[in-house]
Amino acid sequence: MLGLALDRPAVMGIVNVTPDSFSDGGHYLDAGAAVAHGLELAATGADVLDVGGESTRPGAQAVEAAEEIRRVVPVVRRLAAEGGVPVSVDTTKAEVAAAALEAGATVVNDVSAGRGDPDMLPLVAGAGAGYVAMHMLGTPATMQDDPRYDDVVVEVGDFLEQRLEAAAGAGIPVEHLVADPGIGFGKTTTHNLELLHRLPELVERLAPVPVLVGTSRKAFIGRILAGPDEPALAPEDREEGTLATVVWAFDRGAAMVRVHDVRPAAEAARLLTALAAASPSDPDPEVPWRPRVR
Ligand code: PMM
Repeated sequence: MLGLALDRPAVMGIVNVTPDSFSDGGHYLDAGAAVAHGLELAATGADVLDVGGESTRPGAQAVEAAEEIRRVVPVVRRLAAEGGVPVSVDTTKAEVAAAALEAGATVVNDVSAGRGDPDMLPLVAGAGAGYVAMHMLGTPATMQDDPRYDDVVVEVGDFLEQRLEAAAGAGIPVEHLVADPGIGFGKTTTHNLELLHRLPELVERLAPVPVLVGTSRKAFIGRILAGPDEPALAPEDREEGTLATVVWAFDRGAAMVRVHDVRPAAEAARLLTALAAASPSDPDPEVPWRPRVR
């Protein structure tokens, strides 16, 4: 992906400029606070900063493009200038993506995988930007209403293959693409666990396109940690659980994770890199990290 070699596990730090995101909504609605937060994430090891102005939490309502632009563009502009790492914009709207790319973002993170706006894929292709295509069943307003799959891993893989083909067909070079199974987007706890458990299948199927995994503070972690009879742990109490999923995902071939708390994930990535390099059976010690597919 643009500006990122992805030859070692990478960490995308989340900068939400929204009043209503599920775990940090309202914390960084002010541009100055969002920029300070993004700079801190870069300083603690983020390889890319993902700026979003529209909440995608279950049941969230859509935001007008003009409002989304008002939220994200000043933050993107400053982080692109001062952060020292690539900036992505988390949006489904081509108009917002265009404004963010103009302000210095180099990657578009699109949770609709190009289905939200017919102008998105051509825009990204024309701008020469990186593109993250994510799987979601339905829309944020409806996605958690009884999601069903025959085989979630196969169906998410089918969808991502189709959307990556559409992106390539629109002219986005394959080396600019990243695929994301969309943990929590139209999935039950069981679906999320199965996607993580069988991640190597997806990684193998989608190669050479790298896979990004976003588990950070998601509800399934709070539900598992609370147990069956208790209400889910609050988002701020899901960090240790998140770290377990980060290590799991990296070890099973994820090239990148998307997290709120960057430092633990970045440190885990460094330890995993050192552990992989120490393997006496590593066929190529020159390559510090290679996602392993079992
Ligand atoms: N999750 C959220 C938002 N954007 N983008 C990608 N590519 N993958 C994700 O898993 C993802 C995303 C929801 O989390 P947030 O509201 O805390 O950002």
